Amino acid sequence: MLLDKKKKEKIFSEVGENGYAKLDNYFSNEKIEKVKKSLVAMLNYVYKDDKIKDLQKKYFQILEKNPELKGNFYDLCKHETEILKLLNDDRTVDLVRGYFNTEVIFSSGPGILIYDDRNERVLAPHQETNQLAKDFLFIWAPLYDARGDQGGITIYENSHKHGYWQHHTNNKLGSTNVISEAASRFRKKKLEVEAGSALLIHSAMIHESVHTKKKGFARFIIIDRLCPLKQLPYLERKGVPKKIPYPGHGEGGDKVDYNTKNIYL
Ligand SMILES: O=C(O)CCC(=O)C(=O)O
Ligand SMILES: [Fe+2]
Repeated sequence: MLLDKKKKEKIFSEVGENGYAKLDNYFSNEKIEKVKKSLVAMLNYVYKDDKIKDLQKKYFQILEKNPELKGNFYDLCKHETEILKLLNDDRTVDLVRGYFNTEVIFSSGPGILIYDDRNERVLAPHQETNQLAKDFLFIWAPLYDARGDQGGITIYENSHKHGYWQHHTNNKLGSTNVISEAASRFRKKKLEVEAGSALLIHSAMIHESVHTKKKGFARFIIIDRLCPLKQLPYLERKGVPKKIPYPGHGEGGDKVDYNTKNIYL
């Protein structure tokens, strides 16, 4: 069942005001368990050992036995239907429709994030870019409690009210991060979310990863960027890339400015 009008209005005003809304007890334990089961089955395909059925144990086994295929596993997660069912939940699509007042919503970047205690993939502060539309909401939903030493996600308070900043790739992962003048203007806040709850965050919100401090633990997050049929260069002009290039670098160089109409190359 879709959320009622009052609940939706509260979520819309939170997203507008704070840049995010927390959806408490959003996915049942049963649904979360189904996702974990699929992940275990996929990892068991990478390295067969039927004795291990726990996702945490299975994941660390793969790290030991066949880490080279971990990237391919990540890649296939965006096609796994139990994950997609949660990410494209009717209630969420309805929320994004309502927020942008648009009928059509695209699943622009579904997938999984895994942050284990080696903390090799933690992302520097960035805004959510390089998707089908300029402004959108992304859903961030942990499969295990993301709080305390199991992490969470850090946002930069109120940063969603100031448009899009130039991004660089000058960090060791080569991921995109906002220029330092941007992040330093705002106060950081760590958001903690329990398994089964989710965050809906505005794409312009500057955010970064939290380290996993707990030894022998990996934080699993499912994520999707839900884009409205609005400011979609690909359906407005021929010969432009499907996803809007990163602001300030990359394919479009400095010409790509998300804050003007000049996002078309
Ligand atoms: O969960 C996180 O640490 C943030 C992930 C993120 O920002 C992203 O994948 O774009
Ligand atoms: Fe992000």
